[in-house]
Amino acid sequence: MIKKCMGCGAIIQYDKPNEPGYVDLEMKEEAEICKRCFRIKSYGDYTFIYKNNDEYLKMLEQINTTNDLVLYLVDMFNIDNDLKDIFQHINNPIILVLTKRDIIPKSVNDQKIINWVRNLNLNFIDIITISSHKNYHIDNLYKLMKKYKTSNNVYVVGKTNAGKSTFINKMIKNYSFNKCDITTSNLPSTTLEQMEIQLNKDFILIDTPGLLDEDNIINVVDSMLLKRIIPKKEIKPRIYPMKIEQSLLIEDIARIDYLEGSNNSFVFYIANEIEIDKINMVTNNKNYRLKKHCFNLESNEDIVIDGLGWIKVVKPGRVSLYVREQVSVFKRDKFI
Ligand SMILES: Nc1nc2c(ncn2[C@@H]2O[C@H](COP(=O)(O)OP(=O)(O)OP(=O)(O)O)[C@@H](O)[C@H]2O)c(=O)[nH]1
Ligand SMILES: [Mg+2]
Repeated sequence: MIKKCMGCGAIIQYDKPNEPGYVDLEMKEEAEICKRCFRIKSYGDYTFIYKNNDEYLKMLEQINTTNDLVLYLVDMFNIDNDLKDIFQHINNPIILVLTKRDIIPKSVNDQKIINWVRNLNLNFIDIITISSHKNYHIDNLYKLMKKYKTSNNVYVVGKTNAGKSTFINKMIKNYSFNKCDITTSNLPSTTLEQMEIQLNKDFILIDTPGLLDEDNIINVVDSMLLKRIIPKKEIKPRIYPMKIEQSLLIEDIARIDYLEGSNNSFVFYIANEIEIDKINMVTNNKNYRLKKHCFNLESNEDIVIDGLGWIKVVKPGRVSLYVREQVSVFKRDKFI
């Protein structure tokens, strides 16, 4: 009989130590999780397994053959400019679940965040903010699931690291006698295969592997920096008054030059642990080896650096941003 790892969903196997689902043969009887999940859970020691994004698209094709409710989880600290793409793949009813509310300043009103998404005019049947870590709005989401369910099956989809498995673990804790504990980590592709979790008599939650966000900065930094880039606590916005020919250095990760415009303010929403220094643009050439992007900004626009966070520029102006080649950057109307 095929046995699946209860942590990541991979099929258990005993002969390929470097492939998903491996368990030492002597552990055959008692092991409920694979060696990789055991190491992540016990030591935070993570082995990267590359998941082809074609598999993610195939999975969406299969979900599209059902009319089951989908929860589309998006890390609100990492909203990319491709939110609408999910509708190209599935016609199911979709609730947009913005995760990790605890990272965004408490002073920001939830309705403001929801309105920002509503203004994009996408076809989500509902939108909610949650924090699985703080058990915030989990009950409200459960009520929405009851309201919109079309069968007992509810799919939980989204990019890697959106917080899908953490959310399901929280649901299990709140609504189930089931004791299973899915593996979670701050590195991509923790969940490897779909997993059906019988929550209670009303719901089967289906955890899924996420879409790898290839141009996210977390894919190109070392493990020490990675730990600091991913915010663990509420972000404290940092405000810098700016004049032209001033620059801001974000360690050796990025640089922003203020080229044209009146006296301005740049507000940083990035992890509190990451250092920012103001320098003279003309005399300091640090980080110029990074890839250059130019932006002409209207008032109150954000420059988003995928995975690092964003910078709100309050007044119109022209800036250059330097960041690692593989990382996507774009501008948007201010998020908060
Ligand atoms: N601050 C904060 N972090 C969270 C929250 N939910 C999840 N995380 C963190 O986000 C990271 C990714 O969580 P996972 O649940 O493994 O994400 P996933 O969507 O299942 O990722 P894949 O399995 O790779 O597709 C982990 O480090 C979690 O601790 C939350 O509510 N707040
Ligand atoms: Mg997962």
